[in-house]
Amino acid sequence: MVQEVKHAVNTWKSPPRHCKDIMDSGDNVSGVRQIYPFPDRPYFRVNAYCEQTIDGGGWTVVQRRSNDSTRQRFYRTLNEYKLGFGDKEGEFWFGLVPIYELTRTTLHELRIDLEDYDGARGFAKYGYFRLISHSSYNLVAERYTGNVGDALIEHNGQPFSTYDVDRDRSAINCAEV
Ligand SMILES: [Ca+2]
Repeated sequence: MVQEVKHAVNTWKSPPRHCKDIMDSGDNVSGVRQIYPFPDRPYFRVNAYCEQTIDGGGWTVVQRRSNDSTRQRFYRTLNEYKLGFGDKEGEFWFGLVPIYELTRTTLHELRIDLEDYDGARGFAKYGYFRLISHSSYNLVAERYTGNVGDALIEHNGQPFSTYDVDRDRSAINCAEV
């Protein structure tokens, strides 16, 4: 036990910032893990779902919507979207604050996997993903590849909108609609 702890301490020189660090440390099983995504607060941890099988693994899941019996409500305020909500084993949104912190210091890809009610699957992958601005959380999703089309292209560079804080360039409150 002591040997194992020593080994873990020696091989984990710094706490894992994201699920790629978790995978690189030897844990390649998908599930909820503790990560430390805040560069300025290195010991502040959050629970994240690590997806370690799809497309080589190392994915920190930022949102899951599924057909679970327990559904989450996604019609929420900006504060809720900042902090994150839901169940990491089921439906959830990770949170704008941790996503911003994760993507502001290291390079990240974004992968979106979709499945329709008939079981047809597709994906969109962005070679460059980050949120800019810790107040408006503008999306950067560029270098698209995939087979479902680049549906984020019109949102690239745009601030994050919720029904209570409408910041997009559309004249209507899209998040409310
Ligand atoms: Ca609007």
